Amino acid sequence: MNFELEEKHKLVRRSVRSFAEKVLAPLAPIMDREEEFYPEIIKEISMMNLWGITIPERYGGAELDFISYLISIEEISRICASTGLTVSVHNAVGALPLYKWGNEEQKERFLNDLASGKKIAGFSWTEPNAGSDARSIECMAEEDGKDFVLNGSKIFVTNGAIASVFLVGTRYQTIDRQKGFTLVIVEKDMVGCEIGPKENKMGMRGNPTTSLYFNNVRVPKENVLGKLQNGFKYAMQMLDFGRIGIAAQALGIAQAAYEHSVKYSKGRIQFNKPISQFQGVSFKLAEMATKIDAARLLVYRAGYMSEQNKSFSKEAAMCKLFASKVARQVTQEALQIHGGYGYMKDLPIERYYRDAKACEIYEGTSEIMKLIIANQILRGNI
Ligand code: COS
Repeated sequence: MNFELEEKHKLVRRSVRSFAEKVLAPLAPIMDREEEFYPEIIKEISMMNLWGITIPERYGGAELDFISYLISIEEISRICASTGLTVSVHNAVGALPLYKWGNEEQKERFLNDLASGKKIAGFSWTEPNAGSDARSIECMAEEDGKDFVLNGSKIFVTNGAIASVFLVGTRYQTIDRQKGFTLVIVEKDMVGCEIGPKENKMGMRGNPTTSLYFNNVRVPKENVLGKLQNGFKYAMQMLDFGRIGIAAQALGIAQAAYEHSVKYSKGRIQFNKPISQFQGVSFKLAEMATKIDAARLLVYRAGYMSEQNKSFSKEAAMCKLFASKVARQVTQEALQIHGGYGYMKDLPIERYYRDAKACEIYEGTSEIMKLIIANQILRGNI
């Protein structure tokens, strides 16, 4: 067993860290304040070749492994969690499923554009009445000649305002909870497809989340992703990959809050000494460091397993459950260490705190993560 990152992973960390510190750091507070995604980020991320991190080079991707993807998300999120989310969703539940289950024609049609950042991807399953209960989606895909006709609406679509390719969860002909789930590729300029206004969110404000409405949208049958009526399993597998990315994002946020806390507590003098010399503070730092380390091990373990062609649903759920909780706790403690300064918008601490909370909610709440872990254990995967 080797706990050291390989040289190639260290290189990814160094280069993404330096990119994030130079390019994203000045934009992160502005995007948060103005609740605006900065389009130039798309080009900058393209220059780093991070839109198709695990996609093979023949489709324009970087052809790196999943651990490299996780390190990239962690490093981007350490500086700008909103951008980490944009890149994570585009890669793990956009480009990757197209590569895994798309046919050659679909790969040729979409992957180059996605891997180059010419087009941004979104995944759209959640609906007003279908959140944790993923089987209760109602968006209909009815067959009509060479097309499916889509009707329904989706909410909380990450990347909604910037994506032009959406993987959409639909019901093929029926709303029977046991069958019919089908993933279709919808392009934003298809007639009848409307993108709703941006949501006003507590955190992750630099990622534009919207609704998506389908009013008799004719989607050609060749846009079905993978097998018809196999969409539920695809969605669950996509979320397994996606959740490790969210955990990496939580890790990046926690790391940032922790680093700020160490620095601040060494420089802040109260009662004639740095506050780091009070156990009330230094013990907090010790807890933070330990939790972050444990979360990182879980994240990399899940990433490693995903590459071994083994089932990794339990490990993905565990790392998301744990890392998102750690991010919430660490950012909360960081705010406490920074006192009044932490509560002010001049420092990034309160942004980390708001951003961290989202990780316990999207791509499956912490309660759903526990359900998945418990189901696996009780089925014998102890
Ligand atoms: N990989 C592959 N297949 C999976 C799977 C996975 N990770 N998870 C479940 N499946 C399969 C099961 O094997 C089962 O197959 P069979 O019907 O052939 O037996 C099928 O999918 C149904 O599984 P299950 O009965 O566990 O599904 P449930 O309806 O009980 O739902 C949960 C399970 C709660 C885990 C699911 O609804 C879920 O993940 N909810 C959260 C949704 C979410 O994360 N939403 C936010 C973002 S989406 S934009």
